[in-house]
Amino acid sequence: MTVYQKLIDVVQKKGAGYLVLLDPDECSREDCVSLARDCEANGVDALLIGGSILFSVQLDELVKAIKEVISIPVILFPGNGRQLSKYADGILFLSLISGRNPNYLIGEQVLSAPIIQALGLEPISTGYILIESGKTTTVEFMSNTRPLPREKPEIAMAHALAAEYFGMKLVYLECGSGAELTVPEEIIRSLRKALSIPIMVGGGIRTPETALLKVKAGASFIVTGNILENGYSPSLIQSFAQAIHHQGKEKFKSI
Ligand code: 1GP
Repeated sequence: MTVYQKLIDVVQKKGAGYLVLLDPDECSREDCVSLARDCEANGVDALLIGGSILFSVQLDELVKAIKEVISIPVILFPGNGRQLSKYADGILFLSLISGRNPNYLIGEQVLSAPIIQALGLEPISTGYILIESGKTTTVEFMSNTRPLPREKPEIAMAHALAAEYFGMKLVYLECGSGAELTVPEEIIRSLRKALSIPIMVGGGIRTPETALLKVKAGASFIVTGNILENGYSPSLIQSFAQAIHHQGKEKFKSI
């Protein structure tokens, strides 16, 4: 089964999926491996690995070490076309469609596509959309693009629909790691109405309650990063997973 199919299965069974982002620049290899273990044990459906810059050079070793201890999918979430590892199960093949910087629309992708093929990584074609989140985020600065206005859901919807018409498999609505504000529910609702592909939402989500609001608005996947980076309790991971999986549970109860 492909990684994408595994993600779709999660949505079908649980209503929505919980993904945790590990940024190798933000935690040591030991900490990342033990977080990965705790994630799997407490209901996380897949891991994303990547960062805006990636100063650490041992991505391969890190992904390999994580793969040795968990069986949920490990998916690369690259800040640029050089963040690749043959040990991952797949890669979000991103195009930053909210921006107008050709390098992040197609340039990095052209450079990395042949390498992704040679490494045998499954690419998951993803329309990556930045939404304004209160202040300049790293991804906004590094990509040299402007995020979409948060008060205009129709603009985000038109971008997402274009992604679906291009044949992309997923739309990722992103406020940026550590964002002050999260993706507004109005935007998620407007995309949910117009699209048939799944919507991933991340950036600034710090509580299970916020995650639940995004799922109720129509998010298929929630991503958290920062909140688990500097000390966490496994019960927090579990609370996120329970909130995000609530629809699956309700379905299960009614059978
Ligand atoms: C960033 O959406 C992810 O790409 C996660 O954001 O670190 O703010 O949870 P946070």
